[in-house]
Amino acid sequence: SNRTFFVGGNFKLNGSKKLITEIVERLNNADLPSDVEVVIAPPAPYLALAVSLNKSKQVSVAGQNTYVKASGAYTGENSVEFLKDVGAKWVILGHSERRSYFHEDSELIAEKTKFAIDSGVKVILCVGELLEERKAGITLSVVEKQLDPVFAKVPKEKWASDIVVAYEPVWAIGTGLAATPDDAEETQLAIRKYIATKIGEAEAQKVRILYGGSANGKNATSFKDKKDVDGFLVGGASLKPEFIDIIKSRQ
Ligand code: G2H
Repeated sequence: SNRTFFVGGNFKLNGSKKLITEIVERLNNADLPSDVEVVIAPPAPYLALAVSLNKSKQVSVAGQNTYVKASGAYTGENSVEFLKDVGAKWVILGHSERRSYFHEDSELIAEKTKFAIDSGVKVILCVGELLEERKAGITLSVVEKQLDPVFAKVPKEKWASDIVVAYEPVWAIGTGLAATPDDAEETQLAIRKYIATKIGEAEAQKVRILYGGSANGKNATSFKDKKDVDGFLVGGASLKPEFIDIIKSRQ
């Protein structure tokens, strides 16, 4: 496809000055393919450190969450303006851990997505079904319902440039049991078709759709020929040297 291969690293609630420095220096020293886009998402207190250490032009930095206000009396929240101020370009929104542990619903996630994009920060938008939903055969309708409020708020012409969709089946997250490449492709093709019904086929063809859930240095290459898997959102393995193998998995 013409879509640039995209690898995101979601560090979640893991980090230290030492670990962030190690990870960014490993990226600096790796011979990264020029045709890959890498986005690392350290915890908020380490965003500025990651930006300042980064030397690779194909690497940028993301927050793991932002709020629907730029500033004010919202104790504990993160602002897209802070991301911009420290040089981060992206934010992860709608991760299943935010949806389940912090009770974020698709409406709020859509509001956050709109606010970030309107402020000039791009969004890695996570969607995905629970195990019982997959077993019940309702995967696609679950994902469609997660995306619908975003279609209602973000104009068609912004999707390809400002949103990367991460399909993360919840049963595959942190379990070591990644979806098979065939299962990921089947769902991601269906997601792209649904996106096309909302923003048109030509725009939908430009939207990157990532796979997330126990992606690692060993299984990444097995997704290589799946044409609707445009990259990965990586959790655990993004903290380790194998993150480089994932970034190089399309070579
Ligand atoms: C899914 C993924 C990154 P992991 O949450 O967002 O994490 O690769 O550890 O399953």
